[in-house]
Amino acid sequence: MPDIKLYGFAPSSYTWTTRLAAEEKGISHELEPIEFGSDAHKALHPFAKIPIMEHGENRLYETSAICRYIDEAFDGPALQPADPMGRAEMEQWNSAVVDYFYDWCIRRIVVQRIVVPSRGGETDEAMVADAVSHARYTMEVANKRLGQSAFLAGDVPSIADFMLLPVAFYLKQVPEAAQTMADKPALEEWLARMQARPSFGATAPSPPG
Ligand SMILES: N[C@@H](CCC(=O)N[C@@H](CS)C(=O)NCC(=O)O)C(=O)O
Repeated sequence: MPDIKLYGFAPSSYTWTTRLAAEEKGISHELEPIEFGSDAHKALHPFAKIPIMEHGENRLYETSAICRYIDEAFDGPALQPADPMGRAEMEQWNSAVVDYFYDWCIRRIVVQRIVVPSRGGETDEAMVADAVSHARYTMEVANKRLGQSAFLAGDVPSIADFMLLPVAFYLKQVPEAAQTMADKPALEEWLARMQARPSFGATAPSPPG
């Protein structure tokens, strides 16, 4: 029996983050799809989002909370820095990914470029065009930080890196990558390091969406 159950879909950025955390921790997980907005979904998540995690009687939503639980409830390599500043910096990045990176990079560009057309819809070109400079700025901020240490909160990967990885990976798949991700060597090297980890190979959705 798998150690935890995750409700969600493999291509979802946030679901992917929790799957990366589980792999990095060395625990097994089962991924269960859910009918979006159904009563069953709302019974698990009052705001009808994914992912949701179950471990025995324990149920959680919100990606960073799930990742922290995975790290603290199971034995395995630490996914959070031990020192107060490192831990706080990890939380700072987790929050920044949710509040800034996801919105500008995923919701306004990647979803418009990949998800909307895959469902037969039309890309909102104005939304994409407006988001490009903001998305580029988020990547500049990450690149600057990654020029100082190998990972976002220090010399070893933490939950913050697993929050950012799907965002940066997906942003690289769209044509706007030329404007948002070019000339950012530290970010590029970090992305290569993250993609070389076994957790990436074990969880990378195909095709991206
Ligand atoms: N703050 C939530 C955000 C979750 C979220 O927005 N998930 C996306 C998938 S990556 C979702 O459920 N989107 C569907 C929708 O917004 O209707 C978290 O950290 O888990």
